[in-house]
Amino acid sequence: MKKVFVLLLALTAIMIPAFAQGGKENGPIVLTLSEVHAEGYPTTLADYEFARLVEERTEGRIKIDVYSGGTLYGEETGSIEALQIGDLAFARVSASPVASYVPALNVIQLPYLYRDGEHMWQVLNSDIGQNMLVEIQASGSGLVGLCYYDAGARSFYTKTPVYSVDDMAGLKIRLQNNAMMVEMVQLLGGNGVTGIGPNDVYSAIQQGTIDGAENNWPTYESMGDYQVAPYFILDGHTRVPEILLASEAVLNTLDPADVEIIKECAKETQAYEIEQWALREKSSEEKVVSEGVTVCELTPEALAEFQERMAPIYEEYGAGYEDLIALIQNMGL
Ligand code: BDP
Repeated sequence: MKKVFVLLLALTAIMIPAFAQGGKENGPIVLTLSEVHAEGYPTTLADYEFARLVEERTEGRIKIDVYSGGTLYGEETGSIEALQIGDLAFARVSASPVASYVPALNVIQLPYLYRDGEHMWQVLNSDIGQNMLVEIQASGSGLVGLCYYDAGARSFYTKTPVYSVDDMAGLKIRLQNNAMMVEMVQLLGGNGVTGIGPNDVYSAIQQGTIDGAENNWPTYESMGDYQVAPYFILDGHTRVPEILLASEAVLNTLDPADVEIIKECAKETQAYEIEQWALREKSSEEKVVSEGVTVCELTPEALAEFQERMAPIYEEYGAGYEDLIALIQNMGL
């Protein structure tokens, strides 16, 4: 009997400090973040950095579990809808599918809008970009835009060489779930295909469901798509920023002071991701080129034709935003 008592006493002594350390008797609040990219990809690294900062600054009250590789949601549309109903706390997604829920976002990803990455960051860091982030929540989408990440420029990649708009004729090109992007490909004479998650593009090309897709160097490399669509067409049609999204419903369940910490931590990871991005963009390009990818460079005339074909998109998706688009185009000139 005495022995049992001593044992109980010892156990209590071990357990009390364990509770005290966690702060709360119930342990930390565990929130989930969904990411389509693999471990080591720049956005995935930024997700972990975000999780690390939040845990540190909330003194362990909030813990974020990152699920990479699309294991939770293979298509970003699925994760966006889960955020809206509060089934998921965070998702790192591309701005492209978010535009289906917040149409204003199409303005910052119009084809051939930016001169280069620096131009895009000027816009995103200005009131224009920051107001767009605010608009995500203000539009009543149920989503909260926390920060932007870099995703470079997107170009087409195909099974056959493309040096002109004519070469795009009839090609079935996989796109993100965004109607504007589908129209972009139709205007070039191809057929836009949606509903295929980025991790499934490789097999869709291999099986012949599609003839190609479009993305940046790191995704092209990381998903292995270069092995089945070895022509990379340097047209750089869009610069679509990544967005770290939160669920408004989930944030509403947290202490407002912790929500502020979450927002602050997200903003801080932007610079980190941009650094990681620059490194990976270069190494991915080098890797695929060394493995035999053909880079199809367009002549200025050929590129001009790709750009000219986009006029109807500017009319349709730019309607009501003419001044904003002009401001974006002139920024930094
Ligand atoms: C990549 C983005 C990722 C998108 C993917 C796609 O980082 O968020 O899901 O493109 O094309 O560049 O679906």
